[in-house]
Amino acid sequence: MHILDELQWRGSINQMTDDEGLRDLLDHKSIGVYCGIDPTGDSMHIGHLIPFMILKRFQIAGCKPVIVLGGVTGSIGDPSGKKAERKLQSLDQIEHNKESLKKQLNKLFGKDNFTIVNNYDWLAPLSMIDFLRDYGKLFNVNTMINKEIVASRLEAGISFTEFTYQILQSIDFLHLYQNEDVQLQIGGADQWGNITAGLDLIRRVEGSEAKAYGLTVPLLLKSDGTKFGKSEGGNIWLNPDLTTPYEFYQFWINQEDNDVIKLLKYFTFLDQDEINELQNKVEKEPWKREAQKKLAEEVTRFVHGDEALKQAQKITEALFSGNVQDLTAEEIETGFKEFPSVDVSGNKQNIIDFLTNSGIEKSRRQAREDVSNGAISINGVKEKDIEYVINPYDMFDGKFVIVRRGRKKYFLARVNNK
Ligand code: 545
Repeated sequence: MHILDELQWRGSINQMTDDEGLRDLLDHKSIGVYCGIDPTGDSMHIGHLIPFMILKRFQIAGCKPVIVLGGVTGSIGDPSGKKAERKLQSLDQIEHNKESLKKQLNKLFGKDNFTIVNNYDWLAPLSMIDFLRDYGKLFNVNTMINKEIVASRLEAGISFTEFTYQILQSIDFLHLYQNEDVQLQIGGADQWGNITAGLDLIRRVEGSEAKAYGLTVPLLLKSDGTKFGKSEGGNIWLNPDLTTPYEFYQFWINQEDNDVIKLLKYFTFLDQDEINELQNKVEKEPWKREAQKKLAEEVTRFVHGDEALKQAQKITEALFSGNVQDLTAEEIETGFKEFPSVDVSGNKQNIIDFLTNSGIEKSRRQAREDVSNGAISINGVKEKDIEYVINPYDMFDGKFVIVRRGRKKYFLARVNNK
């Protein structure tokens, strides 16, 4: 299937310039395809990932992805989609962010047929006089003001610095067109104004026949109309220190039937047949949640690798079955974040004392009832004996005791080492 048809089928095209021209170009050669990212933070979240997934698809189709890390643009601030002027970041912060983003991107794209460049290399040496004479002259203030990015900010006010942003991104596109064989820029829907500004510049400099194109990806919404990519705890980050691979996996596996097929198209490399089959399964046997499992598996492997995926699956499975015995202390720390935790002393204790002293059970009567009924498991083993003695140092490096009440309610008891 032609890559543009594939993107269409995946629902990944919001706007593009000259579909036919680009199609024809792609039929004849492998081009460079670019997307930029400003180091305004030190990790991407899954919202940022979307245009990079498209870039990855182009890489698989034989084109070369070029990513611009905005050493200069990041220090200015893109006004796109922002209601207010940005606070300038320190240059040290930008440097730190740049390095972490670089690591994340290298992991996604590998070494072959891929480059990351920094627009500091060509924008920083530009003198103000050159900037004004070579580029400023080619931009019409009326056109710039009418772009949605600027227009939406006119009332609240926009600084000259942010107003100039689109010129800088345009110079990047021209630079890559001239030096890296880049003929297509991709971005989220908010980037349309910047991308088309770049195309105008290329045509002004290289002539109206220049073969350069732009494509934006739609803003992703959930079936209930809310923005995709956040959980109750906030953004879903790619950095495993901010969102653990287990939490990441859980985010995907918990998607609704109404959204899961769309997400498989967006975030996985499964082909049309595989996704159609999963769609069938959502319709015929939704309780199996096979589409969600596959989605979680594919995306977690792509972002965090095989080992992290296995660990996330192991924790998920242990929590589901109740067989928590095989988890390591570290796995428990990650897997139990969402459950209530209580502090307990390291002393050996009778199970009823343990449950009431820790506050897991409200009363001794309730505790005795639950234990006798077989509703309580300690460290994965059902305990029906109300005389049972718990040794908190028994398992998990002496750090935790895991209590399960009924099928679903878990408590993490943290053992006090004092
Ligand atoms: C800079 C120089 C270029 C071309 C593009 C740029 C960046 C672009 C921009 N992009 C956004 C961004 O967010 C900060 C991420 C912090 C980790 O501002 N002007 O850098 C987002 N982008 C991905 C998508 C986006 C966009 O990285 O395009 O739409 C989010 O989905 O907002 O020469």
